[in-house]
Amino acid sequence: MKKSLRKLETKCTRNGSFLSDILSLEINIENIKLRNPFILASGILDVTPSLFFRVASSGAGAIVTKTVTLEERKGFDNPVITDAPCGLINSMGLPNPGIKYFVNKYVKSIIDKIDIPIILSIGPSSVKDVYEMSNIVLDSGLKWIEINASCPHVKGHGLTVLGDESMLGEIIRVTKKKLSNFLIFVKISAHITNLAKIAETIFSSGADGIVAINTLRAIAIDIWSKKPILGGIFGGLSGPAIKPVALRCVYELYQYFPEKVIIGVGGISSWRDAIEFFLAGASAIQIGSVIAFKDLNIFKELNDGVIKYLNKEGYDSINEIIGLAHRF
Ligand code: RRO
Repeated sequence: MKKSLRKLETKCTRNGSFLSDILSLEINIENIKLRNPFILASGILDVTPSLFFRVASSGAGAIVTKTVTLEERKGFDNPVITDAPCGLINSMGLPNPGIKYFVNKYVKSIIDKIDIPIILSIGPSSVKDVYEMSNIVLDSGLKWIEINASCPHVKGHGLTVLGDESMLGEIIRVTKKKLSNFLIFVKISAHITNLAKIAETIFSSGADGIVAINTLRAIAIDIWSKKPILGGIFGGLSGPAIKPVALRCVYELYQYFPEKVIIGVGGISSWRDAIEFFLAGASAIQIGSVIAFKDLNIFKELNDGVIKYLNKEGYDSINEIIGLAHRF
């Protein structure tokens, strides 16, 4: 668990001693190898196969798909996105073609051609949903599922599931039983006061890891029409505005479960932010809203920045800094 592989280049210094520079941030999350710990978050440029290839060639370590539901959903009326100070508020409303179409039409056609793992995000609203979804995923070639238990503005999904601990536990148990060779991660929200208890339910039900956090429930109002701006009224706040909250959740999760895999997400916009998440206890991180501002170049920027930092600070691998902010 949490073991990273690293490639070293040994070079001779002027005084004849040897220095080793890390050249790669390759990691293993349980049994799955990632060329680096920077994962495209769900909901960003992850709807069609051509976008998957674009993201892969930009240097991402893995891709999380848009969340899919058992049945097709249209999503909310426009506008579905608006600016916020230091971020964005989206109210997409979980639009997707349904898991069967998505897996058969998109995932199966690329899964063997793309050189990074594809993580399927699913948004069940019941145990029955997840049972049927698991059947569809079984022979898809996928190996990693992210259960979305945290969308803040679609009734019956996301936060509704997180708020019902016994259903959440059963959803995880059924998924893990049906997809026993898959990694099962659960994406949670900061909209809970009992983080440790919910994390305990998630891990004791068989999940391999937690992704923290989804967007924060938010609203924007137009002062001239005097109405909420977004078609769905409420939306999810993302971007730098939520980074300290996401970082706090990762830090607390690591305090309670230092041996478990935690993936951080929320407002990460630079390699410095990434380092903060690793120090807080994240084994990997997901990248979302910043892509709207910096494009896909962010993956190279993160990779180069983190490698330079580790070399400058004298570390041999990213594993050596995970959770370091807890040593005092
Ligand atoms: O589709 C959405 O509106 C959405 C989802 Br499923 C989610 O998990 N988080 C979010 O901010 N938006």
